[in-house]
Amino acid sequence: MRYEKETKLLQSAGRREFITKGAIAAATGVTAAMLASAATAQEAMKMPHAHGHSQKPIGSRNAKPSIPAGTDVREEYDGYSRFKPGRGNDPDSDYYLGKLVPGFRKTEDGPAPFVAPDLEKLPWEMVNGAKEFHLVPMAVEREFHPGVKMNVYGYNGSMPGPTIEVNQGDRVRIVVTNELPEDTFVHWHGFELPVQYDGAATLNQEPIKPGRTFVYEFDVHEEGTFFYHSHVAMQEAFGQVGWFIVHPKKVFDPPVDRDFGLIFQNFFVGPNQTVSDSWSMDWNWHTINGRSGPYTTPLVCKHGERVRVRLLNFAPMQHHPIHMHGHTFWVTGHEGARVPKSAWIPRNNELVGVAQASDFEFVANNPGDWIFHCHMVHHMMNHMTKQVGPRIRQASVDRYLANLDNRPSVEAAQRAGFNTPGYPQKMMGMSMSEEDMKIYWGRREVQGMRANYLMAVKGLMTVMRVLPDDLYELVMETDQPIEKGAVFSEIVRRFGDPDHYEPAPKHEMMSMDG
Ligand SMILES: [Cu+2]
Repeated sequence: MRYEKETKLLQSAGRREFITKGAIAAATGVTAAMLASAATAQEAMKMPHAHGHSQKPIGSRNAKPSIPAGTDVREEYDGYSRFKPGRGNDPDSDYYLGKLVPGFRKTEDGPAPFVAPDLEKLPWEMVNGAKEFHLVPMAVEREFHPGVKMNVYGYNGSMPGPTIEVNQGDRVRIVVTNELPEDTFVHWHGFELPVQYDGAATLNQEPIKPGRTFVYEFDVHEEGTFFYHSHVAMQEAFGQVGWFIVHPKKVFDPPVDRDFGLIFQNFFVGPNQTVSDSWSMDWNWHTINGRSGPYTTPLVCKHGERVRVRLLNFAPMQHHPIHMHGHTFWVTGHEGARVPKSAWIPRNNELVGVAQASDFEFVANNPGDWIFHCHMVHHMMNHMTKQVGPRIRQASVDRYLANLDNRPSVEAAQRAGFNTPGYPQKMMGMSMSEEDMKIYWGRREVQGMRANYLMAVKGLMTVMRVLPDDLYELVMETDQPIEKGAVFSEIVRRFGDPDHYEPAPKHEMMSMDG
């Protein structure tokens, strides 16, 4: 009876043939056998892999974290350890999830240097009592990926522009010379400054004409995470933004060991185009500090350090729910100012709205390579992936254009899998040349990561690498060649479950065709 009823129902849902098969199997008692074979497959997956064990351990086996002498750093704070994944303590404790666990760096040493991967700092000179910077708005070619050069606007040859970094109390003079073929204005976002220097288009200054110079000068009495940008909306959408970091007179407490900055942006660049379309309502290219994952440069820190990441969402239209794996972070500041400690929020995911900045802080208590990314699915990939589905044009564009009268046909269903509605959703056909691979792998920051890491980091994604001291030194402070996957499997060996770890194949990209 039941069998007949189910079959009837399933027949009416003709599109779902794959369910039919499973349901009939269930009704006829094949399930047990299927489950049994699935169990066998799982057993097989859990078998230790010979190649996993053949890899020689790297680094020094008995490496201990190097805690600078004279630093008052306890390993345990009310049951919270900076060297082990956090445990839920009393939420009223100062050390709840590492809330007030300080870095190794002493406050007397001043603020940790600000690092925005893949961006330069704007140099300055002391002139008549002010730090004088020279900023040049201009058209910029920016390599989102190796060889993928996009035409956008930026400053001083860079998009985003170079970072301006000063101390609270400094007087700054920013000499802006417009090399764009059109008017521009520069707005100093968040600063309380004399009104004629605010840069709001024509409300408080004349346009800076092409080839002309305008001088902004003001005292910086605030501290925190600021930025500058063009005050012409479409120029903003075209990329014109940069960091303006102001270190506080008194170092933020608890002090951090690392201070990273990431600017998230979105662009629309059509197929076979290099010119961004600032009018688009749709966005297909996503950059962090002007590069798309996996070309984004990982943030690398040492196990046990306290880390700050300042994150600016400078997307034209879209918000970013920012997620970091393996750690609980505290939101300790916004673009407005430092948030009082009592109001710090522990999070796994923080929504950062357009033109907002958030400061994330955490204790790097969990070694490994952890993805740090926007959680919107369309922001987790780029146009670089030839997405998907049966309607994709198979012929090359050149062939297509050469035969306008007889265009190569659209091939509808090349494989049986296309009978599944919506298949495939997994991205396919990401191609990288040998030369590209060399560029991706040529960076120190990625040494020893899993061989297939490039497949995992796309669009608005980067990696937070938490490395024990000896591996940090190996990766960041030597020129030694490090085998792909070596650092990762060493971390699994020390902190994970090495018997059940399967390294990625080193000489082929993970197959996406399944
Ligand atoms: Cu996003």
